[in-house]
Amino acid sequence: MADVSSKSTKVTSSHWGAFEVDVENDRIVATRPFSQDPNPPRISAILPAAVHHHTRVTRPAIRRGWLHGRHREGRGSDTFVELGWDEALDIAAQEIDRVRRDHGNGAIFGGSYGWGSAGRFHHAQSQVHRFLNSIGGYVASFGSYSTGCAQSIMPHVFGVNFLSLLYEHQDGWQTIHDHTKTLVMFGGINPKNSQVSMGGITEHETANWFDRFAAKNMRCINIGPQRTDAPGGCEWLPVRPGSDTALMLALAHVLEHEDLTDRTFLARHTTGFARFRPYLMGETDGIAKSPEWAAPLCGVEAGAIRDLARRMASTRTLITVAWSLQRAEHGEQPYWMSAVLAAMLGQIGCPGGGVGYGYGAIGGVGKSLIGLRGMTFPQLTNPVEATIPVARIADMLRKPGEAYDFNGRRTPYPDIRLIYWAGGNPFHHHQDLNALHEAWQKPETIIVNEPWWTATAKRADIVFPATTPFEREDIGRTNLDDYLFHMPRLIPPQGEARDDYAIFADLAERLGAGEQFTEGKSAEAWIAQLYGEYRDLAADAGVEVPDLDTLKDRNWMRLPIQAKGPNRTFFAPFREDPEAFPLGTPSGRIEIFSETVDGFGYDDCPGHPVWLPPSEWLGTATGAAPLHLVSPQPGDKLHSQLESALADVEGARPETLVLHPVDAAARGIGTGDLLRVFNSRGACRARALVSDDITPGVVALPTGAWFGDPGSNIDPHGNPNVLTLDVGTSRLGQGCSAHTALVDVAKLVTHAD
Ligand SMILES: Nc1nc2c(c(=O)[nH]1)N[C@H]1C(S)=C(S)[C@@H](COP(=O)(O)OP(=O)(O)OC[C@H]3O[C@@H](n4cnc5c(=O)[nH]c(N)nc54)[C@H](O)[C@@H]3O)O[C@H]1N2
Ligand SMILES: Nc1nc2c(c(=O)[nH]1)N[C@H]1C(S)=C(S)[C@@H](COP(=O)(O)OP(=O)(O)OC[C@H]3O[C@@H](n4cnc5c(=O)[nH]c(N)nc54)[C@H](O)[C@@H]3O)O[C@H]1N2
Ligand SMILES: [Mo]
Repeated sequence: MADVSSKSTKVTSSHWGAFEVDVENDRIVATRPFSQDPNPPRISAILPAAVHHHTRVTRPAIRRGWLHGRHREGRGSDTFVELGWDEALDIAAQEIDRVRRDHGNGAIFGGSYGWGSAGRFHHAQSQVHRFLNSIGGYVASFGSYSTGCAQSIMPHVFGVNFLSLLYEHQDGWQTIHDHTKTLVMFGGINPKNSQVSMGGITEHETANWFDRFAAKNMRCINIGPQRTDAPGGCEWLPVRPGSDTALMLALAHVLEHEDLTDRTFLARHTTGFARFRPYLMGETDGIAKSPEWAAPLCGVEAGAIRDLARRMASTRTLITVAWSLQRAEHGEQPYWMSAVLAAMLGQIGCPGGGVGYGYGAIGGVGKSLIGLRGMTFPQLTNPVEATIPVARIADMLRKPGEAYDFNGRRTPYPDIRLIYWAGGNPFHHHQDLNALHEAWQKPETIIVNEPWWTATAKRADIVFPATTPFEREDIGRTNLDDYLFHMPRLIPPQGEARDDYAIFADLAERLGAGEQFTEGKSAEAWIAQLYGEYRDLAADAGVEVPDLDTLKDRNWMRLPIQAKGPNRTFFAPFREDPEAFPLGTPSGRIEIFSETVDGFGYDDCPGHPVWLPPSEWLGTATGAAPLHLVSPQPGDKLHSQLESALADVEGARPETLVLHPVDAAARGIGTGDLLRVFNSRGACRARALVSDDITPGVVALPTGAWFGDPGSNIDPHGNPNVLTLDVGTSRLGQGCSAHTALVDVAKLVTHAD
């Protein structure tokens, strides 16, 4: 018999990198590492099972209670009724129309935070934003869960947009390799996290750089609660989570006490040291921020702090700070203080010296590329002015009309009646999920586009099945990577899934905005147009990019955009001539004291960095909640994505919690034991991994296990966000405080636990 099966192999891109995909009879059957990637991530291996998983949303679905009577009760517990596309779209469009007529577009929340799709046209957030703008606007969100707090505080300190600092001005790996002698990594630099980068990352190079650093005998010191936050071969200085500011202050105290401060740099390039110094030396509050003061707070011996400070002052030192440090209550402080410490060392603007943020957070940080823009789907303009800091969503839902502070501004929370989410999973990403579940009951309607029945889809009223990137054509291109991909449609849409673009085009049509949304173009026509525009811009920058048909044939290409020579960061000219190249701060200098921040009058973020202990950390540990929970990114997936299939792997769920042998012994816990992790906010299961790679008193449970259904007093899969604290980092940053939480752990003994 003739073989009628169809087989093909193509390369595609994702947020965690490129990979080869084998397709057979319209099914993804296998993935393989991409040939150009020196350290391919293991994430893609689970993809075939996830894409075809039984948890895919296959048809439009409306929650029974909402369909029959618009009842809000039942989100998360109700069953769904499947409908045909036309009927479901009619119902959704009528409801959106009702809300905008009765309450205005300011009652629609479309922030829709999340990491859906690396492809640039079908990027779900851009799609939902454009759609909502085409029908009159929506309440947007500002910042990110990743770096929201830093995005608020750092412009006050360095006078530059934080994201542009990260991606355009920090030293690249080559410069660090060539110049840095001491790499001081607060929160480590973890190749596990740099597997991922928004929009894609092709050559995963972090681990190789560390091999080269080791070959040069660079001292790489990981300061944080977990040894595993940095590659093997790095030194580890264990610290208690949330205490980094105290440690940095003590390092600064040593510099000042031993006359190692670079006074020339402070005088020419900074402002406000005179206002900060009395606090540092204890003249204002009677407490010198000495190593002896910091030692019991951070759990590092005073002698080790002194040695480190001297080493930092006597060698070319780069301080790096993980984003995790600002994803915690008072996260502004370690960020600002790291800049002050670097300023006191006087190496800011020297190659391989100063301070940098997020080198291990995502793979794009540290790549030296010429600034060639990516490709974006235009979102139109939003007539609604109200926005919220992204992590304040539950507060917004709980407190409509109530005023809140944010970076010097005081505004009321909008009164939200309808939420539209596409491309994110708030019941993965938000803190204190049991409280979010309560707040989520308030809006009249929740609409979600999702490929999978996530905890968020299950808590929606209307769910539209969305395609995954593998079911549609797109372009993979980001300014953080030097590869360009044609992402072919590999398989047909699963079930009745449609592209977000098609869903929004149909809704816009029903709402009289079809033309505004689509401009009469098909998805294919948009991709051709956006690619053409990108190609023209590239040509202007002297980079030749093939036409779309050629790219389709080639599937991928490496772009010749690697920067030659050392980075000229904007700190370098500023260092040479601060008058000619001032920073964007009010003083034109690095602000050790900020009149602006001081003027806000916030006691949780005063005019210079200070030690403000978080409300939950080992310093406030109680018998009921004696352990500090950190909840890092998962190594085997991107957030909650691909969880559907990972959860099927024998023994994979509940998720693994790392704890120290001392804490394990005190509770009679051994590796492999099933655990109950709990505090006053909630409880989840976990599987124990006993290891001395973690600081005593600290436990680590990665994010991303799917949040369970309501009604259970314990989350079965191990989602740390049932335990985390939902407070803003401060009134200034209002970022999320995910790494701030005290918990206890016990062995699960009975089935009822
Ligand atoms: N405790 C704790 N919590 C945290 C963090 C932490 O460190 N600790 N980190 C935070 C951070 S930094 C982040 S960035 C967030 C991440 O949080 P999210 O970005 O919300 O997490 P994802 O799981 O990536 O959610 C993306 C969703 O989009 C869906 N999706 C994928 N492609 C498409 C598409 O084409 N169309 C549509 N409509 N949907 C699609 C996926 O199925 C998935 O449900 O989590 C935050 N939460
Ligand atoms: N594989 C994979 N990689 C990812 C992601 C993913 O989902 N999967 N998500 C990506 C995203 S969206 C982001 S924003 C980045 C986030 O990148 P990061 O913010 O760097 O990552 P985290 O994993 O939250 O935290 C890193 C480590 O910080 C340590 N830490 C926690 N609190 C403290 C503290 O108070 N002090 C110190 N010194 N250390 C502390 C923890 O031990 C933790 O393992 O990761 C990205 N990379
Ligand atoms: Mo993030």
